[in-house]
Amino acid sequence: MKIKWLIINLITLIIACSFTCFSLLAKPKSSFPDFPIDKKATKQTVNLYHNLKSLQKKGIMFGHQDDLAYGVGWKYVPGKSDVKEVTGDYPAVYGFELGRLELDHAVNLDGVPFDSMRSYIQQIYERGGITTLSWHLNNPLTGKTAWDPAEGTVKSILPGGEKNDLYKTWLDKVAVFILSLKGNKGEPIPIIFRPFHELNGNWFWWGKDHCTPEEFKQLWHFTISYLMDTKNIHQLLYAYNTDRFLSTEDYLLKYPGDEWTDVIGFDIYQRKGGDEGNTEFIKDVDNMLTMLEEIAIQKNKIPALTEFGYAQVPDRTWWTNVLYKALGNHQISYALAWRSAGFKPSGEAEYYLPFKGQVSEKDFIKFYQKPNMIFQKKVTKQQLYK
Ligand code: BMA
Repeated sequence: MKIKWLIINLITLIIACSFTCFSLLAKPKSSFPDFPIDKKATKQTVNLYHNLKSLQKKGIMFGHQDDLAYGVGWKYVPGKSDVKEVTGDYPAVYGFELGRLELDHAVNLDGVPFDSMRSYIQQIYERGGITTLSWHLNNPLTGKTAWDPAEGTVKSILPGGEKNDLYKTWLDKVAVFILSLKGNKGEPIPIIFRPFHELNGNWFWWGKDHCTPEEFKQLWHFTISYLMDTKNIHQLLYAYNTDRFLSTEDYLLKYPGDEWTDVIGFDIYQRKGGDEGNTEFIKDVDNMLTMLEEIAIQKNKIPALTEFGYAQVPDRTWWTNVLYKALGNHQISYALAWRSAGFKPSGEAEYYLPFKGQVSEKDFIKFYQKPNMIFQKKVTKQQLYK
């Protein structure tokens, strides 16, 4: 009797374990609809969303922050781009930055005039490229920069907080700018908006230890619904993006929910040089992309490497030997290199892409020629907005 009972229990246990293992291995696909989170998204935005999803299977779009505004040794030369100087082609994705728009400044925190930015975004759209906007907004509680992590800032701008009204006026200004982004026929230009980036780092006031997961989610929900519902903006895809992360749980700690983001990404920089640094970077990017893709499949989101870079790219073959290997066979939408600010008054240079004569120039051309790397010429043919 006892043995029979034991056998029954054992069989039940085996069945239960197999079921659990199977469901874990099966990684159920999300039931989240194939549609932007904004149910009123404009036709072009919906088309972009679908095209991003299908293009992801064919290759990775290459992006660059502030590409048309300046590069190493030049500023505001119409049509110029370091990427174009080196490869003969523009990037497919362009990042621009909204910081200081909230203060009514005419130029952003890196000196780019908002009027020029608008015209770059129009040019990019007309030739079939994509714009993504970040926002290093000032600290609304202290009036200092985004890098002032004063305690209680996030809480202060949530509904009921002392700075909520001020924050709404900042969002109003962002809304005016976004609504002014129109194509030749007056149609709203779709944009990937990625506010509150690197949220798991400690350097911004919305970062890791400066708000609870609940507060961060509330901030996200409030911001997105204010833009979408109060300001009637329907040309945005939203991107949630962390810095480096350790696990799926770590990545999702402050994730605002499937109904609140279209794109998911992370930012990563190579800080250590030499073979050891290269190997580490390849391994880290590969691991994180594997986790990101898994989350993207489970949640039906668009995965992207929202920022990357190796300061001054001192390694001649970094593009094909390190970055290309790190990207491997991953199916992500785009990878965006950070800005090539050039030489600062201090004499220090900040750049993440080669320019004419830079040591990694030739290797970047090889990287550009890889069949699965997508720059402007290829992306134009995709007609992402149709
Ligand atoms: C940082 C640096 C800064 C810049 C900021 C916002 O990573 O590039 O020089 O002001 O981004 O673009």
